[in-house]
Amino acid sequence: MIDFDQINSEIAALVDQKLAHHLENINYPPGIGQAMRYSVFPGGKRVRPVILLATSRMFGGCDTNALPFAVALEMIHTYSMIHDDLPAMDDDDMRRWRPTNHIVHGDAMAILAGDALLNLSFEIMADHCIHDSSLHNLRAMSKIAKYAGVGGMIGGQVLDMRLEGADATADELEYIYTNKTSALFMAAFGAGALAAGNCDADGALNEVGRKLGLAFQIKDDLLDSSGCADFGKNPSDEKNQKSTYASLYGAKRAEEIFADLSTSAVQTLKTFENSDFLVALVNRLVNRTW
Ligand code: GRG
Repeated sequence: MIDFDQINSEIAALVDQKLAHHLENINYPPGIGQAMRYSVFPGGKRVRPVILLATSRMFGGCDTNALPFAVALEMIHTYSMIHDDLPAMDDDDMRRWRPTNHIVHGDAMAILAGDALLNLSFEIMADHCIHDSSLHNLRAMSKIAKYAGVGGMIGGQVLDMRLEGADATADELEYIYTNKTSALFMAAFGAGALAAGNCDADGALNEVGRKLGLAFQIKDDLLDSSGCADFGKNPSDEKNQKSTYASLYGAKRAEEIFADLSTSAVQTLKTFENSDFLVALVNRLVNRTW
């Protein structure tokens, strides 16, 4: 029997320490360090870096080798939130129970803070690869680059923006969710396995990440539209006239799709030895009420 909370906080603390190490000395030019740290600390659930490190551990990898990728992934996730909240995108003024980055630091500094986090994430991964020079680590970095890019999260965001105010088809909506949300989960599982030297699990872990991301996003929509969950931001799908699984299929069918995806992600994960922690994490995520 594992102690989920203990392991989760232990991994999140490792990630936080390393994030602080990379960010605490950015003090010049004035303002940029504050804007970067504002969105990274105290941060959110740290789900993606925790998945990455836990996946590496599942395959016998060492934390020291996986940590640079975990930290980089959290920086990429954070930059995407900062940019997503900007007036030119979702125009949100609350995130994680406090004002969004551009409300506090201004639009220009928020854009630069996002850019700086993205660049720093690649500097950290590249430096680690230079230091270690293993092909597995380069593959892990390449996976993160791919899933964060036009063929992943950015691509999903582009279609999401283009279809604002229009009715998305089922295929378009699946594309948006798979890329906007699932891509960073796929990167977390995939890069964790690669950093541990495992290339064989890629296909199965991709499916776990894809299904978890879709389920996670459908849950997000259902919470957003219910209006009764307090998850630290203002409901925005309706304001931005976005199609969601609930608007496309109706809440009942969306719940069913969500349940199928969650069950299937867990079943696949369970086929791996030592997957107890990750199985518990996926169960917590899909059953969250915030
Ligand atoms: C700007 C390139 C670019 C991409 C933006 C991340 C994103 C794409 C948009 C944010 C809005 C959104 C609904 C994203 C889907 C993923 C999602 C539900 C993010 C929230 O992730 P959590 O719950 O956040 O892990 P915390 O705050 O815990 O880190």
